[in-house]
Amino acid sequence: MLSTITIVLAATTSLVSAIPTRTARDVPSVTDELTGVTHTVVAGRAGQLIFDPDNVVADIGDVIEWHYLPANHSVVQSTFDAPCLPLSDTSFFSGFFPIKEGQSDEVFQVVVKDDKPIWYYCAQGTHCSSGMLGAINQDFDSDKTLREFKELAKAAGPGVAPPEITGGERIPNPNPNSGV
Ligand SMILES: *[C@@H]1O[C@H](CO)[C@@H](O)[C@H](O)[C@H]1NC(C)=O
Ligand SMILES: [Cu+2]
Repeated sequence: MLSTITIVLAATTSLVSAIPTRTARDVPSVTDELTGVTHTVVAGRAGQLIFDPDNVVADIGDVIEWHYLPANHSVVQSTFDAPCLPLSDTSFFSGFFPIKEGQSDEVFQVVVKDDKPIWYYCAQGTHCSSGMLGAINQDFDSDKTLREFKELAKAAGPGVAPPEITGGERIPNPNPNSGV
């Protein structure tokens, strides 16, 4: 009887270890409460210097996930008033994504931590002053609109890239076959 139980236990143990565990990429490594909602933004749709969509409304705990098309784009968080300059040392920067065709193998994820507007741009060359900017949770009752943000950027110099990737997670594309 005892030996039968031992065998059953051993079989159960090996079965359990064969079940795949959740992979590390399932959630960004933040302690915030996540909603499970992901907003996909594509950088460089149709070879244009745009983010699509460039105006996202998200809840706290949602993930913004940027996908990159050719050629070599990035995202950097800025202030509204200085569109092509990094907000701070710790605000997000995705690094550059130099790719020739298709979409990048990696994406950049940022978790929305509060309900304040988030302004961002691409730091490549003059992409920022050319209109490659976006907003998350702009205040639609305010004068600080995405349109005005893009107007301000026209007068800005080349986009400034922070020294290192920060403020988000650069990870393998979770849905590589889904297209963008
Ligand atoms: C991508 O752009 C960055 C910033 O301009 C540059 O340093 C890097 O060399 C570029 N990569 C390629 C492969 O063009
Ligand atoms: Cu760009």
